[in-house]
Amino acid sequence: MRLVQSPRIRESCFYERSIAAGADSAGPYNGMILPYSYGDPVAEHQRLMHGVAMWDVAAERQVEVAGPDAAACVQYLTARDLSTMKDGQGKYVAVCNHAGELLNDPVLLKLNDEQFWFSIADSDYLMFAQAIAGERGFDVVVSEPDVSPLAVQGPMAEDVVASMFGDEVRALKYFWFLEMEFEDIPVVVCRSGWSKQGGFELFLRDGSRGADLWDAVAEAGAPYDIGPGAPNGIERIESGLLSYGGDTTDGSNPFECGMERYVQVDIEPDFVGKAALQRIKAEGPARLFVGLVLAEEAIDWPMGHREEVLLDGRVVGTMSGVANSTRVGAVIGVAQIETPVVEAGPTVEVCTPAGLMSAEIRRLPFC
Ligand code: THG
Repeated sequence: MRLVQSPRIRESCFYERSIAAGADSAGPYNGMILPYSYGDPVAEHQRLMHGVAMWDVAAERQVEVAGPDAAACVQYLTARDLSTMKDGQGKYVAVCNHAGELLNDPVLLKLNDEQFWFSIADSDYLMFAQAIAGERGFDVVVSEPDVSPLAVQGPMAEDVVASMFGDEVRALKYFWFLEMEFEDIPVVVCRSGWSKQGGFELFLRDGSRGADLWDAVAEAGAPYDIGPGAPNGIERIESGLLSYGGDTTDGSNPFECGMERYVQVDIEPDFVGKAALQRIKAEGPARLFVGLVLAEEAIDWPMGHREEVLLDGRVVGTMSGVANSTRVGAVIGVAQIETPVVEAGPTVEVCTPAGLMSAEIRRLPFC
């Protein structure tokens, strides 16, 4: 059996280069192929912590909202107050359905009042945004632009990106961006990325230049020993970064996902899910996104499965990521657990492929 390439699963414009660089595992994400690893997850974690890594994250596809009503439409789609958002600024946002359930957790970039990009996690948000915009009569076009993010992450990322684009990128605050060119390659340079080690994402605006941009970053990064990587499963658990579709389950709302900071239910403008989110906030979330410390020396089963969390033999949640963390000095995980169990805490059990394990609930992030 082999996975057949077809138009149903799109290759990113960095795909050839990722393969050539040694990507040895990958998975589906937003109808594309997201490289997962280059064969040594622990070394990739070390590089991210101490050096610089480059990641193909073109599978974080863009949903562009453009036109005279773009700002109003984007606010109507988003559960976060966008009233102070400036041109050149990004924000991490929750977008929900009418029941207040999280549909995606994009990074939203405001290019100007009439052009926004939702940089989306793994769900079909384009169709939802199109339907809402059409039904509400907003004067916008909702479409997918030719934009592909390439992440440069780690403590040396700033030096690499500054050597390509100049020192002005050093002044960028978190999630702010500049529209720039490297030689003649058009790029939005944004201080962002799915790690807490610092870095940038280069949003390439011409898919025919994927190999050129990859090669330019590899060359600029060579003095810093840059290497390929992927969204890192160990670091993101240490940092408590949410994986939409990995950690969330059907019906998860932003208050259950550690996204309460990004939801303002009392803003003046209406938005999709507002009434439901007001109610959920008043009642309190049924589950919480928390950390677990497992009472084990190390685990050796593959990550990526969901394991049941138990209390007195009853299922009270799911653990959706686990890692041997040398930084924390423990086996750590992330889980969705019923709120009363979290409040009573701290000890639960996890039903793992290696048997039942005791675990303690911790607040996120670990680091
Ligand atoms: N890159 C791009 N788009 C994306 C992702 C990405 N869209 C989907 C998904 N990944 C979004 N997920 C996150 C989750 C957390 C953060 C960024 C993207 C993040 N969080 C910081 C934190 O938790 O400390 C800061 C958030 C804040 O306070 O505003 O950075 O990887 N292009």
